[in-house]
Amino acid sequence: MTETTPPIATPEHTVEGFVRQYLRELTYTQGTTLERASVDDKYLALARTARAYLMSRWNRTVTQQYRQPVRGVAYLSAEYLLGRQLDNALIASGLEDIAQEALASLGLSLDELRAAEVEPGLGNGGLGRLAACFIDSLATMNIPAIGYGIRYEYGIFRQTFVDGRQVEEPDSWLDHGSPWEIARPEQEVEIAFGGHTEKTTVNGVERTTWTPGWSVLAIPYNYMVPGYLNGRVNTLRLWSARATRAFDLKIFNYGDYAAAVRAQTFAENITKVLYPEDSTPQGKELRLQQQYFFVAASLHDYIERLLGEGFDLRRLPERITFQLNDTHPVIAIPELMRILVDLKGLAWDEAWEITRKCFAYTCHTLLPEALEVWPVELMSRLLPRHMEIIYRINDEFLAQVRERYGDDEMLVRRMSIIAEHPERAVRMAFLASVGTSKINGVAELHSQLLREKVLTDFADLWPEKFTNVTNGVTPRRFVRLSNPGLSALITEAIGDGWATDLERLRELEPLADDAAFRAKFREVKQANKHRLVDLLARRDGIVIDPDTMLDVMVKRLHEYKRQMLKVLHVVSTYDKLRTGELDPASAVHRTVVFGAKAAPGYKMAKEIIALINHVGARVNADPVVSQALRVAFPANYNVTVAETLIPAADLSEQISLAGKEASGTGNMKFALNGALTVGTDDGANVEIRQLVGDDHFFLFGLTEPEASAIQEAGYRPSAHYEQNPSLRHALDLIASGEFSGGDRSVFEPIVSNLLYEDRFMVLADYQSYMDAQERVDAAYRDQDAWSRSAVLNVARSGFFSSDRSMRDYLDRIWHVDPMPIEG
Ligand code: B1N
Repeated sequence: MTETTPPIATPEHTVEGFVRQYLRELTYTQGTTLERASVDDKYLALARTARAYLMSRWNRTVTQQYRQPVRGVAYLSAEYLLGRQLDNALIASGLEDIAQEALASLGLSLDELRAAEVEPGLGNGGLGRLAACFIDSLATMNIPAIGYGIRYEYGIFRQTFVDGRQVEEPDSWLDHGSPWEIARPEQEVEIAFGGHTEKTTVNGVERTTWTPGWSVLAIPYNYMVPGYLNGRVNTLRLWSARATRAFDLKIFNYGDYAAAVRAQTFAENITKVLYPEDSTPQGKELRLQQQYFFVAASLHDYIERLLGEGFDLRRLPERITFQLNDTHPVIAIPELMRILVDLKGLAWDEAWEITRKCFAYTCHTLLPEALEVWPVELMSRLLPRHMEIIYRINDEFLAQVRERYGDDEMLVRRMSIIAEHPERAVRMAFLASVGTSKINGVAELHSQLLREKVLTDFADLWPEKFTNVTNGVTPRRFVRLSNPGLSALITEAIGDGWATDLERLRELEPLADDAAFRAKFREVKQANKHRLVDLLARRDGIVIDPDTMLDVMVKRLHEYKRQMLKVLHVVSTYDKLRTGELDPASAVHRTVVFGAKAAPGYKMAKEIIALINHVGARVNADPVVSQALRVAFPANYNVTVAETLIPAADLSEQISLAGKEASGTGNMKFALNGALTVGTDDGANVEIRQLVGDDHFFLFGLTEPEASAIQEAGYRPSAHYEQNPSLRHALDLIASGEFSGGDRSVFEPIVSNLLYEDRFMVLADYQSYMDAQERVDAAYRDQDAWSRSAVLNVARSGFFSSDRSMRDYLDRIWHVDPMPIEG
């Protein structure tokens, strides 16, 4: 592609330049004046101003990529939990100070305007946030990369509490429009579903044609993904569903206007809403439609662009790796086969070779209920041709298994992509294992368990396919942007450069022994606590005391994450304070902060939310207890809240049952911001503890082998209740109605579940957790030693940068070279 557009100058990188561009946006785009503008107008003009600074870099990135066709990576993810865009755009283009000054000169406050941005919550939790961190790192590391996903009209629901119970409200984040997206309706792609297939023989070659039953249009919306101060702006391309014109015209011509509108609504339903299940997908037809919709649009988009270059698809693996973010985009494997075999006429074997080489799969779970399966009945109805392709992939794969292991029918049944019970269904993780060239877990322990417990037979057959890439988080958003105080302190101590080379935080290590540095570090933490105090007061009307230990547990609500264990600690402490076993005056004063959304259909999780709120209300209302212990549970925890909460935390709660949390990424954010962790030997906690050292991490609980052994021998949770008086008191107190206005029935299901089932071994780990919390209290009393540990946590957590994760993906899976942007 040759450039014909004359270069348009980027607005000048000065306060005057910024003011000029800002007034231009306010006047010509918002169509208003400073005097008349609403806060929304002012924010939108500011967002567009930041965007203007990035725009020519974006164009330059795209142009250079067309000019130098090089190997790249396409990240396929059903979720991107981006968080607010404005601050990130300003930081990436070095405009923070300029913007602040420019706005001040106009009598505007940057703080007020940034608060007007609604965050795009297009993800559930860790998996979606990880995708957002990864594309940030790829842009910052100059990697030719594109993210593909879904532009949900409604993101993750807004959580409110009514009588302490979760109530969900729709997240209509697009109500005021989004200044960060650019629609490209002319690049629409038609996506087909349903119908039937036919076999024909052309010149002696058998071909299959698919006659779909219906189709929808996929409209791309582009988002900027700015690299940090490097002139590169990558693209995130999210697809939105529209009705085809043929569809509604046909009905319209029959004069049935209402039916035409219904048809349109039906089509647009596909990208209407994000499924709010984290780790436990529900197997709904619309979800499979979403998955195929975005994957088919993305593959088509990428491949058509290559064909436009005159590219030979036989060389596809030399150009691209499609990284599959969990099983959600795995339908891409049969889709690429369909493109190569049915549409481009390649032989099956050749197409299969290409396909396997083009894909890599990241698994994010170990929970059996989280492994996606699609009923054959549904797959055949919605995607009949893909179902046939999956059958053939499976036949050839099982032939290979028989060849290697002989006729071991048990093994063949175990490894089959098609499960037979309880109904015939496609096991998407197996399809991913067969149809890719690399499979990775997301932390060392997780990758090990993946090989040993979940994909064992596949790891035996193809050991070289398996690898690990430990997750990471972007230091731009989760340190630079969210913790300006700490960032300034770090830069003062070791100079800049750490935000793109996070291992340099090691240089802080000697400063842990420097009393003056520790004092400054404590000042920063204290200032961050005050920022949190202000936020919670303003946002939730919650009052917290910044002079207490901030003990934070924020993550999706799931039984395996064990918010219940934290509740039991709170209840036991309440009990001890009330009975005088603990003296409120001399106890370490804590504020326990929870943040958690439950999947709307997950009953037990919602009961636990109600319990937290009811226990919190009781604790906070007790005049004695509340001197030493308070509970805060702000509703609707999201990325924006995390950005203020995490930098203020003293203690990070990472207390899942060992072997259940694949990695965790919140754990990394807390350590990087100088919180100490109380945690089990699970997920990336293992690596955090190894790096920061046992003396600066509060380890407790069963190990994974211990937990497995107890389960195998027959776990009896009530034995712990019978033998442990403190645990018994806590559970009895909950059962007594103490936290439910005397009504014993309210929390009975929680208590009996713990006593008689306790799948995640809360009771087994109770005492060990209580002991760890005593060690926490003792450590916190020595503030100097505590800050020393906190500084060492920061200094030793550089490994958890998502830049390092990207380097690992590049070395182990993608083999893509950086391409810096010139000019
Ligand atoms: O992915 C994160 C990990 O850090 C967490 O440990 C892990 O729990 C999380 C279905 C999921 N695994 N599976 C999901 C999300 C949505 C959905 O519909 C499954 N999320 C994780 C990043 O690796």
